[in-house]
Amino acid sequence: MKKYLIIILIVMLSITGCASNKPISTNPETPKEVENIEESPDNVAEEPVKSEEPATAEEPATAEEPATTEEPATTEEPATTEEPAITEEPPITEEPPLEATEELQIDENNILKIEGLVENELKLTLNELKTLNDIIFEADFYSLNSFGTTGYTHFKGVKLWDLLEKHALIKAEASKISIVAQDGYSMEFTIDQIKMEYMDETNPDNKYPVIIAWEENGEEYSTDEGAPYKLVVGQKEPGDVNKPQWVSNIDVIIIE
Ligand SMILES: Nc1nc2c(c(=O)[nH]1)N[C@H]1C(S)=C(S)[C@@H](COP(=O)(O)O)O[C@H]1N2
Ligand SMILES: [Mo]
Repeated sequence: MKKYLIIILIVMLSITGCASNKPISTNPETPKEVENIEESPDNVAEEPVKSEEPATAEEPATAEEPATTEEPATTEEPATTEEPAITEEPPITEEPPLEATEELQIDENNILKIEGLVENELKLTLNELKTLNDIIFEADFYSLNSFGTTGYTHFKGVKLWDLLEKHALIKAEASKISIVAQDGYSMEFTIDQIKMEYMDETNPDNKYPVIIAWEENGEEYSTDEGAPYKLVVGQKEPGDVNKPQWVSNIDVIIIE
């Protein structure tokens, strides 16, 4: 009987021993929790990728770039590293509108504006300007820069005074003409300074009107580089530093 009792006791102990092991068997649950943590970022990682799919439907090439850059980063802080990737998406979807505005800007670049004290405020395209045959002028203009650099440049364009007088119908009370470039650079002239004829210290007998040029050394300006118009002014007298007056990428001519 004692043997049976001992056997029963051993059996009982082994059973309770197993029962006491059960709490230990909860250890697998903690790894499970770790797995859940690992899984949830994976799920998070998948979501942005899915959200990118509609945007990348138009441009498959961009879909590969964010995916490859995100994957190595997801080891420790997947959530934070992916958030910037999500913010990168809007630029992709914004690309078409940006292209649209660029096209609008190129059209704007073709327009020469004359505003202020004139009867006819003008918005001329380059093609319209080219039709004004009676006021077109072309010649080699001599330039002297502030550091003594000199040179000749062949320009073709329209005489500015004739454009103001015949086409914009400048008002009698006007006294100041500002040539304003797209980069903010500007030059101011009196009426007389635009009306008068200029010279060239190397060809003192030559006379040059102030012109708005669209062509330089036989090539038209590209609208990719801004408005295709440059103010060109000769020398008032020998030694006159005239190059800084050559305002490029003219945005508007303001008459005051
Ligand atoms: N729009 C614009 N035009 C400009 C300038 C400028 O900064 N912006 N600089 C002027 C000056 S100071 C000089 S000397 C000449 C230089 O012309 P270049 O760049 O063809 O040498 O452009 C003139 N026209
Ligand atoms: Mo200059």
